[in-house]
Amino acid sequence: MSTRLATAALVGLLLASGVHAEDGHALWLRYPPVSDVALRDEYRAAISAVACPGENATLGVAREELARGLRGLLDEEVPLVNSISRDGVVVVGTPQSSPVVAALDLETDLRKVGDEGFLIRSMSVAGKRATVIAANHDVGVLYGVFHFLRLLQTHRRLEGLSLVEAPRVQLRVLDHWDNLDRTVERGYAGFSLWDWHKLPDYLDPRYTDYARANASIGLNGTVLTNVNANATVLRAEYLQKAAALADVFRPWGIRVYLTARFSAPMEIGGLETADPLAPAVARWWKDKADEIYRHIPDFGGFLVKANSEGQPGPQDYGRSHAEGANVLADAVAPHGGVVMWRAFVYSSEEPEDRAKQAYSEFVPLDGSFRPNVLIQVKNGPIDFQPREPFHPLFGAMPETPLMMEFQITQEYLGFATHLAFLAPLYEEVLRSDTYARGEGSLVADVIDGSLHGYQRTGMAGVANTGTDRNWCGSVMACANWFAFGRLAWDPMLESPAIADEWIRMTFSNDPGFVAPVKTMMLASREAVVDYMTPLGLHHLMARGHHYGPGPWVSGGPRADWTSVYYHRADEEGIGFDRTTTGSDAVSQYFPPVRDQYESLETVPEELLLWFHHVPWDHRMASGRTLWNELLYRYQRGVDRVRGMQETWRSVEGLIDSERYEQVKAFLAIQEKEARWWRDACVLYFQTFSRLPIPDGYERPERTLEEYEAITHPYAPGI
Ligand code: BDP
Repeated sequence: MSTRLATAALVGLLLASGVHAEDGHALWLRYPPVSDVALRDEYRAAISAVACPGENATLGVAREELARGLRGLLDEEVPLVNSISRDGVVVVGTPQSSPVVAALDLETDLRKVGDEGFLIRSMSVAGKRATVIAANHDVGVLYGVFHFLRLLQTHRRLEGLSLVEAPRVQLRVLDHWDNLDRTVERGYAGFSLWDWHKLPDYLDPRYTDYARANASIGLNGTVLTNVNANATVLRAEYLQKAAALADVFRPWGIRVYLTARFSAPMEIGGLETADPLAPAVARWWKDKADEIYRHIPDFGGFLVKANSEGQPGPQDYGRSHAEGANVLADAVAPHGGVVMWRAFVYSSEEPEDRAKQAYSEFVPLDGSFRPNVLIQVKNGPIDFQPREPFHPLFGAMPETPLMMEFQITQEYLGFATHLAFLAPLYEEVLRSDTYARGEGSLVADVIDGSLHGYQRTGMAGVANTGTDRNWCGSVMACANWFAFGRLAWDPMLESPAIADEWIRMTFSNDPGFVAPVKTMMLASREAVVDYMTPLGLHHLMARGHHYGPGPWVSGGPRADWTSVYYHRADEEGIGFDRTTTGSDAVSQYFPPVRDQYESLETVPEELLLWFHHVPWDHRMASGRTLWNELLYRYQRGVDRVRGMQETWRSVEGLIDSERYEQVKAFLAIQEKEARWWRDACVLYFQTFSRLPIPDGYERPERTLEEYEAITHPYAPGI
């Protein structure tokens, strides 16, 4: 065979097998031809045409998406039709946009789907077999189209479809910690997607790709700017830029929000105070809100970090968080906007256990916020650690809507190079039982509003996106963006199901690939917990950039920014005593959770050192002493990463080599850094326990002094 023929044959083979060059940019929206030919033929028979009339932007993108998806998956053009004169038409629309949908008897089901939901049903239309994707509003149609395509992407059968879907949470938003200079706080995927300098005149096509990806998983909002806010974004010229982004996002059902710097009335408004009770300040926020809505008629509202980590806030004037939030809420209320006010606060003077401060601050304010305020609460009481108990505020503010804040970017879970699939973390929190109203009062029930009858509900994820070609700094990290979106839509989805969808849509439906990779992903977060912070340890990372271990971190401006404050290791033992005889953080939980955490007998081992200071020779369930258990877990974490490497090697050749090689290389980094974490922590804690590393464990490669001397002046994300 000539070289040219051989190359042509190879290319043909590659195309036929669906294996082609990939850089991850297409995310989970690749739409390759369905590889199972029999199934593809079945799909072709079931889908002969699309009937999706209607002339507005959202219906336009829904129609285009459906055509694009079907063209790819079915590997043929599917015609658009106006009438149902054959079998296999996909009928798409609302009763307003589609006369066919209007003529069908769908009222009962459409009543269930609300403003953003949809139904998908196999049914007979005008005597022909059809699939109907119907909704009350255009955005529901768009979500229905993405759902339908997902069924095909994951190779589901199409007969007898009868789905009724509606999001259980209203505000499903990404929080971008993006600065106006395009750096991203805790971002590990390059620079900010928002090119403020070229906006509003140049609209990077990526803005559309971004909105499309978000819409595909049901997200409907984006906070463009960092919680450590810059008042400049509220200036007129920046509002024009934000408005240009909002225009791009609107067809995809995505609203824009901005962070509001509390001192903005002084910084850009020329006032002498930002006191929320000063009439001039209230006036300023009202005028500013009116101005914003002139630029962005469907502006979502403000996200605010106040009196936290040096940010200005109402307490600077002796006012409460409620008085601060309400002045902003009043400004946006006439336009239908909301204020997402963060509960991530801890005082600079307070000697109180930091884990307790948000609860102490906010519970007394329950009921004093305006109806358009949501309090945004991090999943745990400290700060996005690999494992934390759920935040005690969940369930404790029945009169005030609380929204969830998860972190998608892996600030504390190895940045972009560590594989840590976070759906199990999110799921663990959402399914935790607060017992606020007796057994079965799940965090998910607080978040979706059902427990306390909240009128407003929300879930925010701190984004991991950036200018990297693959969006998230790593192909695998995009699974966390996907998982967040799916859980914001339905907080009771299960991690295995989410992983299954993502793997099939992102890589392959080959069972030989899906099964092992799913197992690997589902165990990955627990591996990170093991090699970083086992048994309830937390906040052991290096100072400032948070990259790598730093259990020795002490001193500096404040105790609760050190590691020693949290692990409290001494010659007797290790752990933070948060029992009733310690900091009493346990009492912020409802019984019986409080009692479970209080007792050394009943506290889950995963949270042991979060709540207790435990002697080194304490007997664990395994029969090991605490010291030996700690070593066992650190070693297990490293071994688990090695297991992940083995799994990944076993799937070589089943996907494109580009993405395969990236994941392989990143797993090697993860293995190296898992050893680094293990060795640094074990050697450091050994200076307190003075106990030997038993036989059978790997010896640390370097000395403690060497680990302590490691610096990373240019670690990303700060
Ligand atoms: C911490 C981050 C810091 C954020 C802060 C926050 O290290 O960069 O500003 O959370 O959520 O985890 O406000």
